[in-house]
Amino acid sequence: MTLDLTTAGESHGPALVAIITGLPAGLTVDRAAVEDDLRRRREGYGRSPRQKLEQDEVEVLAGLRHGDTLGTPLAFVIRNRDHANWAWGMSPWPPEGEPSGKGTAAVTLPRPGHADLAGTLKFGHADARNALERASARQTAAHVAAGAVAKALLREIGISVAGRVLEIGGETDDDGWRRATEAAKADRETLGGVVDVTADGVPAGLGSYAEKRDRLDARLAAALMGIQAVKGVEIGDGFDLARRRGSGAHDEIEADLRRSTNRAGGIEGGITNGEPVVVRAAMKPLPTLMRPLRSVDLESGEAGEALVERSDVQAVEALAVVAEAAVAWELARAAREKFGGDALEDFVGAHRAYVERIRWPRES
Ligand code: EPS
Repeated sequence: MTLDLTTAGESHGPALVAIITGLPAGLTVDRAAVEDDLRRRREGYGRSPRQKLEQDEVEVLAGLRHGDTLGTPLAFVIRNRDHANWAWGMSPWPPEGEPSGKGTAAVTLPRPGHADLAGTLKFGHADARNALERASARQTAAHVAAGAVAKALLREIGISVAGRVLEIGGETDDDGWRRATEAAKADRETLGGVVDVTADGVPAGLGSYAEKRDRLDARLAAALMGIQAVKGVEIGDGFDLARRRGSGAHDEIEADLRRSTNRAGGIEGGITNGEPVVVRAAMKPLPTLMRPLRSVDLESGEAGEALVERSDVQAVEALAVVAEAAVAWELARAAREKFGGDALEDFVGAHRAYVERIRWPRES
């Protein structure tokens, strides 16, 4: 038993689409909680005006009845309200009538840092829009909605997951973030940052050391690295551990099997050890600059300046929400693999029996 997610959808196409398989029956999905996470993803200073336009309403098409999962594939769409402005440019079928609205001219000046150039070369597109529309972080809205469902499942077994911002543009406090964002906007620049995600209530034993693909730290790293603009991931104290001696790098085991430190970020040997799971992700500055970088026109071969398109100054607060969803999703997958069950009761019961088995100290 595992949990899977497939998504589709272009940034300015008609909609984002998602199908989730592997949920047990009987899980209550709170519509307000899903929409709240989508709203959190849209908010934050430095976001583009696009985020005020989108309502990110989740329209469930299958797998849910009266708010409870049926144990069948759960399908939903999130319509792009901005598509109305791109109806000709992003029409799935050959457009009718004269070109109008946005996206009518081909994009031939790839942005350094975005998927424009590599995607265009790889797929043989004449218009980089055919690559950049799917590569866009707009897609993360579908992942955040799926993450909200994963969090509902995890809550049933006492696991909570929370992401937060640690740094924006090198600043470590709220005031600095606001000032750095405003200054970057005035300079027509962009910023990156660092977020962390903590999962509490995770029992020891999720993931495995058997193969690389089973290791939960490897899976979390892939889940975070798979988010647009993420260039670095750390588990626990990460790179800093490399600079310490062993005695200052590991977490000593107390009489109750708990640890007084959590340098490992709750994972040893690719398996959760009962401490909170703590991961960090670093985001590069966004590649769409209002002061464009040097590029080459792929049609004429002439030097030029990269595409300038409405974009965010920074989206680090959004990353905290997207990373939270990614970690929740991966933990929910690992929990489905370990505890299984067709009905939510089976899943919760298997978790309860397992936690009882590993309880410490053991009853004599
Ligand atoms: C968006 C992320 C960014 C925004 C996009 C919505 O996309 P990208 O990853 O391609 O830079 O630019 O919005 C627009 C393209 C726009 O028209 O404002 C997101 O996270 O929703």
